[in-house]
Amino acid sequence: MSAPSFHLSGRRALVTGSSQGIGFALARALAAAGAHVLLNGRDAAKLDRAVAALRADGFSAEARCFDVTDESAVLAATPQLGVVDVLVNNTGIHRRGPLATMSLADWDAVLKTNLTSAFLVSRAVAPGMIERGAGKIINVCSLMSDLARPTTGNYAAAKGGLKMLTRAMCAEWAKHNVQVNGLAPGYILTEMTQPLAADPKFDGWIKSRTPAGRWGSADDLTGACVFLASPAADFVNGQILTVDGGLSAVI
Ligand code: GCO
Repeated sequence: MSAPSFHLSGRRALVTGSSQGIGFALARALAAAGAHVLLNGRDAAKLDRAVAALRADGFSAEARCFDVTDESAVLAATPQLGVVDVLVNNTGIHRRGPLATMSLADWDAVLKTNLTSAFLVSRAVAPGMIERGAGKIINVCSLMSDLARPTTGNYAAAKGGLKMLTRAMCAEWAKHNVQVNGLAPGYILTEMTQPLAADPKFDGWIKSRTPAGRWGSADDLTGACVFLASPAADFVNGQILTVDGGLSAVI
């Protein structure tokens, strides 16, 4: 009976939207576990700075600059990806607003970035995983894959869809030894949630609504990501691992 392995040495991991924030923290954790990481984003300068920061810490990293929401850009970038053993579909945006007055542009932008991008990039890398008979896909879902609040209808719909896309990928690709799981952050302090944390009322609500009594940090997500990317999770498939300080477990 061998001990479970959380090591990723020899693996190549692509993390979308990883020049900053949660994506960068996840990429850094995968690199620290031994993976060669491909950082992705649309801003080449930001990506280069992020790669340099990982390399400065002795990690193995490269930049892959392309727009994951653009089908032709994904198709054009695919040959340059090389082998992708681990894919983290992290790219995401928020465009908060009431549904009754939400523009189609705000609806489309969130669905395209948070959901369709995961389809496009997974469709690009899955054939290689299937051919090699191994692969890991981690879709960064959300607490809002299951719970909503006013002004987040587009985001919740996208993240709810991403939860079901995770299960659909499992249904089709598990037989090829591809594990597809979701990582669902709760309220994590990032650029995207900064406006909420700056509001004393909302900040107080999160701290009282969350059993842990605090906002999460991107670092709180890294262990779950490394686990799902590692051999230790080879029999975990179609699951959503929620990291939210207990918020979704209580009323
Ligand atoms: C909000 C928050 C949430 C969180 C999400 C993280 O507007 O309520 O931004 O959408 O960001 O739950 O997964």
